[in-house]
Amino acid sequence: MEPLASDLFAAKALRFGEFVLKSGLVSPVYVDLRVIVSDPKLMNKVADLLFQAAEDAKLKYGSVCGVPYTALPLATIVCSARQIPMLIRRKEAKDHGTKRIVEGTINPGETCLVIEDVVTSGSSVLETAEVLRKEGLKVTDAIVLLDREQGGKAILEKHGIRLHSVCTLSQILKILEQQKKVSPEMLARVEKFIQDNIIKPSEQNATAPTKRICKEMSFAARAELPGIHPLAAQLLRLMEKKQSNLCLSADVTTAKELIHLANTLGPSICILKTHIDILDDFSQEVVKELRKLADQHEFLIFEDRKFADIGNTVKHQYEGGVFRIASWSDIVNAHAVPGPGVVRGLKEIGNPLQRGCLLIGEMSSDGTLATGDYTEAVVKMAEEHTDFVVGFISGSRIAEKPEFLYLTPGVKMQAGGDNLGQKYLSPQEVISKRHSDIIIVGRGILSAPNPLDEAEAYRKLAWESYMQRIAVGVEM
Ligand code: 5BU
Repeated sequence: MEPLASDLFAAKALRFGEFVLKSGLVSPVYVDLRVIVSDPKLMNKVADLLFQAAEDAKLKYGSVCGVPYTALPLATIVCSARQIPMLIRRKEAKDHGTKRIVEGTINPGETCLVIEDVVTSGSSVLETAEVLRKEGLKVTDAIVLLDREQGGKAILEKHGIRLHSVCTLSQILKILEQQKKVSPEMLARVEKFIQDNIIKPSEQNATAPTKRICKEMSFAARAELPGIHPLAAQLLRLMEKKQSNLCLSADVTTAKELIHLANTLGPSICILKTHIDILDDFSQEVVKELRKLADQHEFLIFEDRKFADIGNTVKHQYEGGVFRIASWSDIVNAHAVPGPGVVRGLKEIGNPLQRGCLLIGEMSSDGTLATGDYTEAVVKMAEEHTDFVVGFISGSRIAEKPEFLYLTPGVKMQAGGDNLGQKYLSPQEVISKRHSDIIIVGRGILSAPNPLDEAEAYRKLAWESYMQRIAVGVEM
């Protein structure tokens, strides 16, 4: 098992530090076996070990099915090398009603062996098993490479599935500690984390995802993360200081209104978002004044320019023209649709000025195309440019990294939308349930009889939702 532990560590399939999982749970270890697909030797080794585990357990089966997605190529290797028929379970069948949910030849009554890369609560294995069982197959055993020992084995047993693991997280950890790749302190932290997060079969509800309450990092703690972008740290600190996770979308058309808003609402907000090109009377004087107010009331300026061109063009759009955005806006945003060149172009201008960029991962508008695989690709692009990208415009927390910020537009106390496709969610929904960090509010505040009172009401609601998230934790 020693070589496997070193191989997984070298491939960065196991990482140690502080990771906020999508659920909000703060974990000292991050297991991501997806990375091994780029290491063919390791893939073959892992597939062999999985097959060997089935042999050792003397299992008899007619076909093999990998839990999508990481275990899919592993099942392919096992089946190809050992001449075993394979079945593929589709994950996205719901979106394509007419497609089959299991591909391959199904022989009802036959036993299908489920293969998985890592098991925590066992819910993914169970989901796949239930799908196979509905097709008339028997599922009695599952083979997993790494058991995180957080209750998955017991839960699966309750559902009639024996879990056979090649190794457990604590075995791997002990080896890594002996190899001096992990400190004794980290070993103790991870062991405690495993103990504290064991899911009991009674807490597990059939195939539904496990729901538990988990700890969440505060804005102040995130500001101190070692790899954080200085602008993100500055923003998180001022949010904590002002107790505000409210961004005002100052969608007004005159300089006077803009300056008035910045001056009166400045103390209540952490960011003032502009669409500078909708001003009828733009001048450099306006942004000079805006900058002064931003420094005085301690908020950041975010020009919602949504750059979406090739790197060379966005460079000019960001730096020059009438608006000279880079000279006064702390944050800008960009669509990822042109590819990474858009970020590289903006970065050339923004980095020397210590600016930051948000990538648009999701939009609030009805029928948006920024969903699913596109959103995932945006997250990947952000992760490759953390020296400039500080977070996302998204409807929820779309990535794992606590260093990123998540800003959500389309927020109003009254649900609904406008007649041009805008869709609204409440501040509580966005912050407490979707684990976003900052609400972006425009008309919800601007159309109120007293925008200052309304901004305060939004600030308090969003902040209380965040405080509740911290105090109670988040459901995973
Ligand atoms: P509203 O008045 O709260 O609906 O204004 C929302 C603002 O956020 C407005 O300036 C939009 O341009 C901006 N926005 C959005 O509404 N949805 C999105 O997905 C993105 C930006 Br990206």
